Amino acid sequence: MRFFCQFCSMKYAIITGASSGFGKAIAQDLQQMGYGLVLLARRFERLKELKQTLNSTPVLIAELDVRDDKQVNDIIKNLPSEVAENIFILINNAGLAVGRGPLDEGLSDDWNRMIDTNVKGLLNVSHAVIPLLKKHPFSHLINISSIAGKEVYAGGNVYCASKHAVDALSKSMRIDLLPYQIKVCNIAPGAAQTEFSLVRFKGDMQTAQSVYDGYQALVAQDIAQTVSFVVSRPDHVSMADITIMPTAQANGSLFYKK
Ligand code: NDP
Ligand code: 8X3
Repeated sequence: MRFFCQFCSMKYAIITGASSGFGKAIAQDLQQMGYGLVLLARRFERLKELKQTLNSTPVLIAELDVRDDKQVNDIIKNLPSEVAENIFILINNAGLAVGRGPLDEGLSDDWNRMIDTNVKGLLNVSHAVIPLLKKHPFSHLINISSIAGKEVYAGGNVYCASKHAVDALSKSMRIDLLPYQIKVCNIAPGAAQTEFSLVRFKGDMQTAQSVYDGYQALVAQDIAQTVSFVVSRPDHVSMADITIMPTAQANGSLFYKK
């Protein structure tokens, strides 16, 4: 007699920063495509709520601060073997901006949060997960960078530097992972209305909302659809670098506002 195991050959995606914005929307879309999910973020309650809405494939959730290298390694090492053996996608999405203004008026605590999360956190997670991706030619490592990783804008200094680092790491990873045929994609969104500005302006709702006044910003689903497109290309096609902006945005700082 032969048994059929529904989840034995399931492909899994690991998504950091899945509690909100892009990460949450990407989780929803990847599950629609049939992927099992490993969802990571600091706000565990949010992950629990999201998991309750995701019913069609297995979903693992874990509280994780990507800045904590030991925590990252513990979580990845303790994945059930059927999951660890079947990781086909890593989405390095966790990130944030904190503050916006001239460098000499900035706070070193804000700089540390951005650099430790956006750069070192992405390194911590990539270092732990790449050995799992290497088992699967044509698997995907997707870094969520930003238009701020392509150019700089007034007051963006350290956030822009951190996302330029992500852009550089995407290019470097593409070289490192070439022999394993792992596809590395750098996605660089422009302005998208999520909790991003609320975090950047430390809970100041009015300033956060003003970022999106007078034009239609991107929404999280736009980035999720981009990810779905990237991971559904044929084996021989690698979407290396995608800049996606609102139609009302021309570059890092020029907007057409009504
Ligand atoms: P949100 O603030 O809505 O989501 C950010 C996510 O990152 C949250 O799930 C948050 O989870 C997680 N996160 C932040 N710090 C950590 C940490 N130390 N450890 C683990 N998870 C963390 O913003 P977006 O969805 O917009 O942002 C997602 C990514 O997209 C970021 O890298 C951002 O820089 C980038 N981006 C955003 C743009 C925008 O305009 N919105 C445009 C271009 C790029 P939790 O707090 O629960 O840990
Ligand atoms: C987020 C978009 O323009 O605020 O990365 O840098 S922007």
